This record gives sequence, structure tokens and C-alpha cells, in this order.
Amino acid sequence: MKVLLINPPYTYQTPWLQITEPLGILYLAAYLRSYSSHNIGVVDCLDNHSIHKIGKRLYWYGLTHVEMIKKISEFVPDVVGVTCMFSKKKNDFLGCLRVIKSHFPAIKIIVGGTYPSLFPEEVVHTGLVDYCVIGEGETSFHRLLNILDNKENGSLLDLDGIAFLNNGNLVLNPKLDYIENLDHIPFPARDLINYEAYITRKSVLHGLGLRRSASILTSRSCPNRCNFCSMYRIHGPRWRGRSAANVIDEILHLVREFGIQDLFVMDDNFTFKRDRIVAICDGIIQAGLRIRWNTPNGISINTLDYELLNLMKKSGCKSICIAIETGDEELRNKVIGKRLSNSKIKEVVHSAANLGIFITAFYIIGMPGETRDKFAKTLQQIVSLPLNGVAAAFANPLPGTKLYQDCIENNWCLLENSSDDNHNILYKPFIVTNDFSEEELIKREKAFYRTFMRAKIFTIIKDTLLMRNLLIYPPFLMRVVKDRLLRH
Ligand code: B12
Ligand code: SF4
Repeated sequence: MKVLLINPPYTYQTPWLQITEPLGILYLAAYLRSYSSHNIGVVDCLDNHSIHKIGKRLYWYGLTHVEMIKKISEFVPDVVGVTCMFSKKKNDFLGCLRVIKSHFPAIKIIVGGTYPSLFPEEVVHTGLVDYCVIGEGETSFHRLLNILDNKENGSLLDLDGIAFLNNGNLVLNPKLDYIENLDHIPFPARDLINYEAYITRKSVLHGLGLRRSASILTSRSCPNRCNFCSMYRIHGPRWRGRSAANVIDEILHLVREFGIQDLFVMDDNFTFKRDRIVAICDGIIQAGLRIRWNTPNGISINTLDYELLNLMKKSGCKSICIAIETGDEELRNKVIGKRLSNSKIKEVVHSAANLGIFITAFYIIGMPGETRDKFAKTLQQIVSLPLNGVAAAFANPLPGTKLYQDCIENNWCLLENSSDDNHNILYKPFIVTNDFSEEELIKREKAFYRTFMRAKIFTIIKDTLLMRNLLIYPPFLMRVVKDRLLRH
């Protein structure tokens, strides 16, 4: 069968959204190419990097629907597989499915990714899809295609991780069977997209990216259960890691085939297994790879210490992102469920700073229970710790999380910023409780960045020069200025 995988276009409020390669569908493509005889193609609507203003505070990222339809027509697929990485991109995703369905009613539509995995029932009831694959997709998608193509005996009714309508009745089989040995999955099929566009895209992710850069995933899922995170419902309850040797092979491949110099390690919990991360760092050093790497998705502070950070640094780690979430220990542990002490944070941040590793700390503003006093502890912490950068997001009750459940039960969600609003992903508060109003949260966000900037302005200037990222700013600022001018 001819199978075309599609990464749909996005809409977003600003023209400076960070977009990295769609590793999910590239993994699926690689798996199917290796283990099946299906003919696989990919339309990555985002790999042309075009951004168009389409409304007041609204930008279109990637191919237009007309361009996407043209590409589908050229491939003549029997099946299209469409991904959706963010729940908040639901409307863009459904819009894309609508267009495909109306132009190609005979083509089977299969979907997967974050939103379809969390809401399979809702997705199949849209009437826009034939099958929804839940969670990690390689094996379920492979078997689904084989059964549809009569290459495998078996019933769809028994297939792991799938939802569909069978004569109008919902079949919903949860995902139970995850790939144990991740080395069994080939490297992402980067050759199927315009990969050079991602490699040379001049946007900085926490200090790196000005040189030739790529993303890599060395493990799947995370054993923790933070109240705002639904990761485990997509990639399973248990952390699984690729072997160090397999990871080094991929890095060598990226360096030799694509000339990669900067690596974004996108894992959810890269440093979870100490012996593995030690072997990866040793492997990079022994192979003489002169790459720089960072962890834009955050690494767990509890897994770090001076010795490990020192080794990471020697292997090319330039910056780390760490998830502190709040300066208040009680809120961090009792509400968020992080199990992370202020003293451990202090120890790790000072160790990294002493080693010259740049540190960006992620915080959440507006978690239920965040009183003014607790928020003041966050402000104290970002000033007192030797951090190089901070990023704050408003607490966001993504459907499928414990936080969402709590917000529904307590009536804390802001209606005008509900999950149906497609364009609000980061910039507005989502929750109000007795501890804060919407206006108060907006003030807190401003205070957060103002406090950090005032305290660290010299560090910021020094880092910009040290990381040689100065060249990044003119094009970025041009985009910001253009956006502001066009807006008025
Ligand atoms: C890379 C990444 C980013 C990159 C950018 C991604 C991009 N589009 O450009 C950066 C670092 C910039 C980023 C930013 C953010 N991110 Co992010 N990010 C990721 C990350 C770490 C990796 C995605 C990935 O490649 N996964 C690896 C592949 C193998 O997994 P997968 O995509 O799920 O695909 C598998 C299955 O889902 C399935 N599948 C997928 N598609 C399809 C299609 C078909 C047809 C089939 C059959 C199966 C299938 O099979 C695949 C292989 O097994 C994920 C976490 C994660 N581990 O997935 C978070 C994640 C997607 N991000 C998340 C969030 C919340 C954000 C932010 C909002 C964070 C913030 N507060 O700033 C921002 C938003 C940015 C934006 N674009 O709007 C959440 C989304 C949650 C949700 N329910 O929506 C995730 C899941 C992390 C989490 N811990 O919950 N992110
Ligand atoms: S540590 Fe990160 S990936 Fe793990 S549960 Fe918490 S937010 Fe999710």
C-alpha cells in the first residue's frame, strides 16, 4: 500500500514559534520502511518554514491547504496518516483532516499523536478519521496497515492501541504493549523531508542552534507523575531507554551524514538511568565527537550531581534546562507532585554554574494554591540562584491530566480560555482560584521576568556574547518589529 504521513500546518498568535522536526512520523516512516513492504512518503507541511499573517494576532505556519492537497495528489496514497503533537493544535489538525476528507473521500485516514491518543473517542466521532492509533505508534500502525492490506491475519477488534467505529459502535482498545527494546526502531527517516531546512534554521533553543543543529530522542516516557503532565498516557507508564551504543551510532550518523554540530536532546527524562547517561557521555568523548548539546525539554534535577554534570560538560553539554516549577517547596511537592527539595535545586544549580554550564529554569505561574507569599518565594529564588535564563508558563490544565481533573472539580478553569480556544497556548492564564485572579497572574508573569532581567542583566549580555548567538538576534528582532508594526 502507498502510505503518506502528514505533519499538518499550524496557526499561532506570534511569528516566532519554535518548530523542530516531527520525529514521531519520521520514526513511523523509518519503522515501516524497515519492517514492511508498504511504500512510505512524508509531507511535512512545516519544513518550508514559511509564516504568513492571516489575521489580527494570527499567523499561518507552513504549507497552505492547497499546497498540501497538491502534494497528496502527487503521491496518490491509499492511506494517509496524520499526526497532532499538541492538544492545543486540535483545531488546526481537524481543519487539515476536513480538507483531506473532502478532496480524497476514498483514501483511508489514520491519525495518531498527542491529541488523538488522549481523546480517541472524540476524534473518531468527528467522522473525519477511519482509525485512531493510541500512544506509541510503530507496532499498532504497522499491524493495522498489514491487516487492511490483507498481509496479516487477525482482527482489528483485537488490535492493541486503536480506536474506530465498527458499524457505528465504538471500538476502543487502550495501548498496553510498548516496544521494550527501543534499539529495534531504526533512526528517524530524516531523508524523507526537507531536513536541511531544520538543520540550518537560525533559531535558538536555550543557547544552541546557530550552528547546524538537529533533535534526537534517546528514551521514551518518564516514571514521574507531575500533576500537569500527560506524557505517560502516550508513551507508557515506564521509562524506556535506547542503549548508549545505539545513541552514539545515531549521533555519528547525524555528524557524518548531515554535518550536525549542535544537538537538542528532546527526551522527557534523559538522565533517568545514571549508567546509561555516563556511557553516552563517555561514548561521545571516546568517538572524538566535537558536538555541543543541550536539553531543551528539561532534565530531572534529582538525577544530577557535580560528578555527572562534569562528565556531561566534557562531552559537550553547553546548557541544561531544569524544571523547578516554583520556589515554594510545599507547592512543588504536595500540589505538583515533583518530589524535589530546595536544597537539591541549590546544590545542582551551583554545581552546573561552577562548571560553566548555562542553566535555564522552567517555572509555572498560577498553580492552584500559589498564594502571594508562595509566589514571592519564586521571585527570591530566581534572583538568588546563579541561573542564566528562566522561562515561565501559566499553569495549563491540559485535558487528560490530574490538574485538569482538579480544575473541573473545583470550577477553576477560565471559560474564555478553554481547551477549544486554539491560539492561547502560552500567553494567557488558564486557571483562577481564590488565591489569584486573572489580572493578578498577568502581573505576576511581568514581575517574574522584570525581576530576573533587573537582577541578571549583565549575565544575560555576557551569555549572549559567550554563546556566540549574537547573530541570531537581528533576524529575530526583525520578525518581532514587523509583527508589532503590522499589528497597528
Ligand atoms: C520536541 C518537543 C517540543 C519542541 C517543538 C516541537 C515542534 N512541533 O516543533 C519544543 C521544545 C519547542 C516544544 C515546545 C512546547 N511543548 Co513540546 N514537546 C516536544 C517533545 C519533547 C517531543 C515530541 C516528539 O518528537 N516525540 C517523539 C515521538 C516519537 O513521539 P510522538 O510525537 O508522540 O509520536 C509517536 C506517537 O504519538 C505516535 N504518532 C504520532 N503521530 C502519529 C501519526 C499517526 C498516523 C500514527 C498512526 C501514530 C502517530 O507514533 C509516534 C511514534 O511512536 C514532546 C514530548 C514527547 N516525548 O513526545 C513534548 C510535548 C509535545 N510538548 C508539550 C508542550 C506542552 C509544549 C509547550 C506548550 C511547553 C511550554 N509550556 O512551552 C511548548 C509549545 C510549543 C508549540 N509548538 O506550540 C506537551 C504536549 C502536551 C499536550 N497534551 O498537548 C508534550 C507531549 C510534553 C509533555 N511532557 O507533556 N516541544
Ligand atoms: S518530569 Fe517532565 S515528563 Fe516527567 S512527569 Fe514531570 S513534567 Fe512529565
